[in-house]
Amino acid sequence: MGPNSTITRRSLLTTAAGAALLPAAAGRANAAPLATAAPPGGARIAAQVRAEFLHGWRGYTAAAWGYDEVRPVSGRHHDFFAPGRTFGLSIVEALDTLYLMGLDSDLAESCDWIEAHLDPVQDADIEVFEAVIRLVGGLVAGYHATGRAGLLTRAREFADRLLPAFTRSPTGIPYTTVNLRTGAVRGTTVALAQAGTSAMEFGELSRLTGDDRYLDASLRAYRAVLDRRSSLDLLGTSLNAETGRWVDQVAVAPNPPVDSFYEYLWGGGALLNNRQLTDWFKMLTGPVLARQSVRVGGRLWFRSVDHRTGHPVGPPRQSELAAFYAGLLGKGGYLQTGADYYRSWTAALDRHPVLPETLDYTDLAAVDRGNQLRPEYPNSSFDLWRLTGDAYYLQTAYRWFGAMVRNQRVAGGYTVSDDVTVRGMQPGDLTPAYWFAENLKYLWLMFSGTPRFDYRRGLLSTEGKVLRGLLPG
Ligand code: DMJ
Repeated sequence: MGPNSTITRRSLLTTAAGAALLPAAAGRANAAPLATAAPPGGARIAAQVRAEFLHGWRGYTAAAWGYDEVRPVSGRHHDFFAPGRTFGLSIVEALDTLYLMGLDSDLAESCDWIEAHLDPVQDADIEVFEAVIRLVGGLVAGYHATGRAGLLTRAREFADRLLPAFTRSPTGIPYTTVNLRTGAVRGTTVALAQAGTSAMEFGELSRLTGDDRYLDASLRAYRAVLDRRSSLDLLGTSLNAETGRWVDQVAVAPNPPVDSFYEYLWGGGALLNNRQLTDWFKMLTGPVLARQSVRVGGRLWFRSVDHRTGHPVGPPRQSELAAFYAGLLGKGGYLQTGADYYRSWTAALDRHPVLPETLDYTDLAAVDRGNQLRPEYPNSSFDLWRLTGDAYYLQTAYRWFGAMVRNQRVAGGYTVSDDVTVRGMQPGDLTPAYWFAENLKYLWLMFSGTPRFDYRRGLLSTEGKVLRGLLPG
């Protein structure tokens, strides 16, 4: 298919339903969405998006069903969490996307597989952060989509087996890995994203089960980190879970590995109506904007600084994962700044066929030349479109989609690329499981106007799971 040939630029340009209302949204924390319906002409694009999702999904189901991830070029599979162990990760990640796209028989088969085969007691050391956002979040979202009690039971079983990482820590900052069978914990150097990306999944699980242990463990970890902020209200990158000491002194927000820590202060605050998390988000975001933002050639980027002094450190680098921050800033009440940051990333997209994994933000050159099929740019397109109704975000998201289709589509689905700066982009051989959770879900929600999503109240996790706002239909 040729996305650029079928889109009519005019149809999008004339859909700026909320553009005139932009100033009303600016500056409002937890601003209500303005875009709540599909744009004119959206149905045709939504059909393309759904077809491309299905192309990737069929690639996975044909070559790697029941395994974590597909290698779409070789037709092999990849174990994401531990060698020789499978969690059917792509199945779990896809659940609410299948629901939103109306792929109901695929959804039913996926739930059947989970109930029959997904084993939460495997003898495997599991990365806690990944298991929370992908497995617990995926199962909770799948439960919301289907009402199948078996999914909630599995989510709880996983969460129970992840809890020792939190409860055995003297500081409350979770160890990075836990053995699902034995409960043995490992990994004392903990990045902020690993310490604080659980409030949404654990909070929702506590609400659904009436068991406060999950949310309590999550909030204890946040408190432990917040207690260690500098006098400038900045945070370093990693802490020692046992001593609580900073392992480094560098504030790298919004880059990984701290990115979703900030995302969950806002997201946890919004989902759980937790004032403390929202206040922390505001308290920490002000200093990030004041001390880390830089303008280069009129574009907004974020530099790393020493969290104790605010002095810049390190080279001018920005990870593609940081592109999510544009949307987060918008949702958090910094709409103009978020819009500016989004335009910076759009300028990077002008320079490359698809975004490289790491940029030198002074000249937009690729530093890490790979592309991991990441969803952060369209995640921000979706967030900012919902907030503003501005057709610019539809256009740029669709351009991003077209670039992915042109450059990363293979017969067996979609693949990461090894070098975006060379002709042909050196295809890799992996469809990351998050591709089924995030990339095309954002596009689908923007263009389909599906009645299965509550555009006013819906809330998505860092992994694109709809934890609030799935509607029957
Ligand atoms: C996803 O697993 C999540 O969005 C996570 O928070 C960081 N980004 C990856 C995909 O790039």
